[in-house]
Parts: sequence; structure tokens; C-alpha cells
Amino acid sequence: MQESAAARPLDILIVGAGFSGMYLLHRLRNLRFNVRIVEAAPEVGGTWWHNRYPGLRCDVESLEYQYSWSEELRREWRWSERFSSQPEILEYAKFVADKLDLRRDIQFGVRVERAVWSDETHRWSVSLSDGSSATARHVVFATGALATPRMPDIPGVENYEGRIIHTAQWPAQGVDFNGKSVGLIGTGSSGLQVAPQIAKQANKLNIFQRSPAYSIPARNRALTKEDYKTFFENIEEFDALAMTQKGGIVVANPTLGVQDVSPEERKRMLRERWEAGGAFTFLATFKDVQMNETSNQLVADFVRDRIRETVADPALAEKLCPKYLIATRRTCVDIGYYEMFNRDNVELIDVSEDRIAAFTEKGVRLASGREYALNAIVLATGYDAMTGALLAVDVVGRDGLTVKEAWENGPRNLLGLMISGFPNMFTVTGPGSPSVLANVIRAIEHHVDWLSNCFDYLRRESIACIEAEEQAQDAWVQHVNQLADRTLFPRTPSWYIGADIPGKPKVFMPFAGGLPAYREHADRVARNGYEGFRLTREKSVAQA
Ligand code: N01
Repeated sequence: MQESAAARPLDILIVGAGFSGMYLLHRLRNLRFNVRIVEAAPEVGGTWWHNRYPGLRCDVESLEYQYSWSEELRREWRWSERFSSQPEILEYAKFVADKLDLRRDIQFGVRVERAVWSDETHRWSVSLSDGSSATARHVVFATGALATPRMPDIPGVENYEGRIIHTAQWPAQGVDFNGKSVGLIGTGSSGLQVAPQIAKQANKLNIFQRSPAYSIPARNRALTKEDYKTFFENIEEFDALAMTQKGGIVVANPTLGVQDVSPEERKRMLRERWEAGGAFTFLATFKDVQMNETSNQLVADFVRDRIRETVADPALAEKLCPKYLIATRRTCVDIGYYEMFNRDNVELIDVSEDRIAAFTEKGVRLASGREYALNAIVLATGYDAMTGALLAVDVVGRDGLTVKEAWENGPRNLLGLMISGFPNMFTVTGPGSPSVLANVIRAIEHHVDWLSNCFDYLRRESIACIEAEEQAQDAWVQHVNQLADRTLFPRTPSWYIGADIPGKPKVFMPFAGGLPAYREHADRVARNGYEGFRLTREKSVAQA
């Protein structure tokens, strides 16, 4: 195999040029490491490059979904709306790449296919999709939690003669639905965002719903000069508040439980947040929504009542009311989703019992035999979340152990950062870290700072090799499970648990203790000389 032309002996190879990879590249370059990113897409942005379906917006507010580590970046960039659209977030990623001159150290359009650890050289050998290879002391997988699209387990896709588009693989030139009868499969965040956009264009939109989701209205609006003035005047308090909040969001931590107030007061408080818009702030009205089933049901009832209030047809409204415990799946944020059902060209097809049995030449057939003719089918069926991107790479660690083997019964790692048996290999916002349960930008920033400090420490101390100790890893996995078991999360099948992928181990993957607790723990580990990690000095490596 050819050593890539661009290849130099690397200190650190980063996989992925999303928000994690970009910030990590910047930090490590400033620390004068020899570092490079390998990115499959032709541009920076990660998930915001791959996902471009109409209606896509971030469910975290723009002023919070941006790097907070750079005062300069925050002062120079202007978001136009409260909840940013995908094109604007992608523009932001490009702006950051230009401003920090990142592209010169990013190899675009190339996928990492294999990474093999050598105990002799204490290096990773990485094989790339263009046939070239690279060697690095450390590898960091900054591949994102939601990067591998999931196809539904419905047979016969090859028979369908119309067009099938997955929301995560939307064509750059867009799709014209004018005059078409369109089928939409999937009613999670992606489905709820894309549906109103398709309904505006298509002749008919048929929504195949297996489970209705909870959604909170975005109440999106333009950001004004006044908003920015307030933001900059209060930026220190803003950051301080975000650092104390479990989800890393700028809202005060709730002090009251749902049942601590009268029914009238509860409704008033929830109504206030509902009218303000946004899921994170709505769910932070009370402190026990994710912990206490009765409290959870009371908040869920409130949302179901709003659905009934919005959808004109009472029978249809009932079908749209979710039944699982609220906030045990990612709560959606929508613009006009429930209102859309009052249009004549939208039909909801309940496939919770009468499942989609097959794709046919003309559309889909349900188990009952009922057929739907469709000119195009949109799959909003989500991702192989949290583990899919890493498992797609053939990663071979010590003694030939692969990540697939190590994670046969579910992901195991230390701090969500490192897997025992895979020295000098890290993941950013992986399972076992708060990632998807928080404002992921804040989670990324902490991981990148932690990793940068770690690499700097290893170099200063002449440490050639770092590896998660198995005992420490076991303790961490147990801690992550115990935290999840104290919540209502495990009660609902969701992608947090791998419930949506046949054969995927059913393990609650993210760290449910919140960002501040996670940060405190990870920072203490670092202060204590990377407690729980085995460090091997250069000299003993040379002797080994
Ligand atoms: O995917 P999902 P997503 N027949 O897994 C259905 C982030 N995100 O792309 O629930 C019929 O949530 C499935 O049904 P069920 C965000 O974190 C963020 O929407 O399994 N239906 C479900 O309805 C989010 O949570 C943003 O019964 C089938 C849907 O497909 C995550 O990405 C925007 C089926 C999958 O929902 C994933 O969201 C978009 C079948 N055979 C995404 N198979 C924002 O920031 C699957 N389904 C706003």
C-alpha cells in the first residue's frame, strides 16, 4: 500500500471534520502537534454537511449552538434566526474553517477504512479509501453520534420504481415534489421537520407513523440587534449558567418538582415555556420529569392536550398523541408539524399495528394487504446511533482485538473516551459520555479541551502509550448504567438503547448524569495523573 502523498509521520490523526474535529485540529496545531484530519465529505461540517433535507434546523438555539471557546468567533459571526437552519450552520462551519485556516490540514473526500495498532512501533497504521495509508501515534475518532443512516427493515426496496430518499442523504440539488404523491416513513425529529416542507409542495403527503413523537413548537423568529446586545452584555453570566446546567443549556436549573405545585400553577408554568418555544427549556420547567413517572405523565398530558388543541380532527389528534414517557426519547422541536394535519393533502397512516410489510413496484404494502401508490418515498428512519460510525471502520487493537468484538455486548469504554485494548485511540462524544443528552457543542468543547491537555501532558512526561485499564472501564460502565437506571430513560425503547436496530445490544449508551458531573469527574481523573489509564513511558516502551 502507498503511503499517502500528504502523509507525514503524524502525532495525531483525527477522523472527521465536524465541530469536534475542527476544534481539536485547531487546539492541537496551537500546541504544535503534527496533526491531520481525514474527512469523507468534500467539505467541513460533519452531520451538517451530510444532512440537508428541507426544514432541517438545530433544536438548540443558535446563540448556544456555536463555539463558546472563542470570543472572537462569537463576536464576528451573526446568526439570523433563533433556531438556525442547516444552510446557515454549514456556512458557520465554513466560516470557522476559513478563519482558523483549517483546510490545509484536512484531507477531504477520503474515508478511513481500517486502523491497526502495533505493539512493536506503538503506532496506528491507518488505511484510507483512496488506497493510501497513514501512520500516527494517536487516532481520535471524531465521527459523531448520528452519522450512519439507518435503512428500515422493510423488504423489497429493489422492487420500488419511484424515488427513495433518506433524510440523511438528501441530494444537494434538492428534490422537486410538485404534483407528486409522496410517502414519508419515520416521525422522529427528521420526519417532523421535513413533513411540513413536503406538504407545501406535494400533491399528497402520506405519513406512515409507527410511533408518534413528542414535539415542542420552536417559535422560531429572526434574531434582532437587541437580542445580540443583550447576549454580549450578559455573555459571562450566559456561559456560567450553561456550565452549571445538566444539558449545558442557558436556563436556570429547576428547583421544583411537577407535583410541588398546584395543577393550575403547573399548567401556567408549562404554558409559559410552551409559548416561549424550544424543547430543552420546556423540559427544564421542573426537575423530576425524567425521574418520576407521575410527574412525567402530568407533563406528557399537557403536551397531548396541546396536540388535541391544534389538530382539528379529534380522532386524528388521538393518533398523534405519543404514549411513551416524555423525554425518554429525544424530544422534537417543530415548526407547524401538528398544524400541517389540518391541510387536505396530508394523510396519517397508522402503521403501529398494521406494519409496512414491503416496498412494491408502485409504493408500499401494509401487512393487511392495503397498498399505497407513491411517486417518491422519504425515509426519515434515523441512524445507527452512537456506535455506527466507529463500527463501520475495521479497528484492530492489541492482540488483534477488534472494536466489533470488544463491543459485542454493547459499548464499553472509560469516560466515553477510550476503549480498553485500544491504546492511543480516543473517541469524542462517544457512548458513556453526555453527548446526545446535552447541547453537543458544549460536550464537544469539554472533550476537546480534555484531550488536548492529555496529549500535552503525555508529551511533557515522555509517555508513549495511554490505555484504559479494564477495571476502571468496568467501574465506569457500571456507573453509567446505574445513572441511567435512576431515570426513566431505560423504560422506553429508543436509539439511546439501540432498540431500533435489529441485533444491536440493548444497552443505554449516553451518560445520564449531566455535563457538570461528567466534567467534574473527567477533570479529576486528569488532575490525578490520568487515574484509571495505564501510562507507559518512552523508555519502558523502548525496552519492551
Ligand atoms: O430518527 P429517529 P431521526 N416502519 O430514530 C421510524 C437528531 N436530529 O432522524 O419510533 C415505520 O428519531 C421510527 O419509528 P419507531 C436527534 O437527536 C436532530 O428523526 O421506531 N417507521 C421513528 O419514527 C434525533 O433524535 C435534529 O416506531 C419506522 C423514525 O423512523 C436523531 O437525530 C434533526 C420504521 C426514526 O426516528 C434521530 O432523529 C434531526 C419502519 N419499518 C435529527 N423504521 C435537530 O437538531 C423506523 N421507523 C432538530
